[in-house]
Amino acid sequence: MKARFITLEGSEGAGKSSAMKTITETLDGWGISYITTREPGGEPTAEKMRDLLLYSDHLDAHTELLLMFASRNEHVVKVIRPALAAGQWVVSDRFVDASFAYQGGGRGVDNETLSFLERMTVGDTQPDLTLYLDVTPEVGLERAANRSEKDRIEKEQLAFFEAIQSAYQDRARNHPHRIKTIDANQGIDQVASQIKHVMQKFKEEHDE
Ligand code: Z5A
Repeated sequence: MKARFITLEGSEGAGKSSAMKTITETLDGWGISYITTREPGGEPTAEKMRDLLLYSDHLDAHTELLLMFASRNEHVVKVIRPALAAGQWVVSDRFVDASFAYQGGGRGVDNETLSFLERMTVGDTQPDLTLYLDVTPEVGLERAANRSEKDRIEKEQLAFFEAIQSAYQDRARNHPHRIKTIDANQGIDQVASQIKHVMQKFKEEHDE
């Protein structure tokens, strides 16, 4: 099978860590060579930008936006494209949909600006499959409440996470072939079986 690009999305407390494990176990079962990576980050310089993004006391919304896309550019150019070109699948914990959800829905950046930056940094390196873990903010924030230390974005209020969920849902409606919504309000085992089902279907549709 040709190398594929899979991304994982979801808001706070959606359960991305367990989902990532299900995805990699599935790929292991298929005998596929892959790398896992994440955003913001996934590359040394992009990881430095991640620290600025998550642990600066305050960032203007435009600084946050530009740093997200600057780190994405390093990640795409130095990690994602080379891996795909070498025949490795890439599984990224978050990618450009997160910018449409957090910077678009959460911070109010317009779609035209986001699309311009997407074209500049992502170009044709679009994911083949995106698993969107859809959790209600109440459930997600309750799960995340036990974290010892919250980063700058995690400290936002309920309305911010409601706007993010709504932006993710819009994006899923607009990209139905690529973005598959997983009901992440369910228990860990049910979420895992939804993910396995979506991945199996993806494999059957893309087997060459
Ligand atoms: N960000 C952005 O604004 N714009 C962008 O373009 C990008 C990112 C790329 C860092 O992302 C921040 O960057 C993020 C968005 C922003 N800010 N926020 N919020 P990150 O992905 O590195 O960090 P994160 O969002 O905090 O994700 P996380 O901690 O890695 O994953 P999670 O899904 O929130 O949580 P989890 O650790 O997988 O699960 C939380 C707990 O729930 C844990 O105890 C689990 O055992 C439990 N859990 C998980 N699933 C279940 C189910 N199904 N039932 C019950 N309990 C569960």
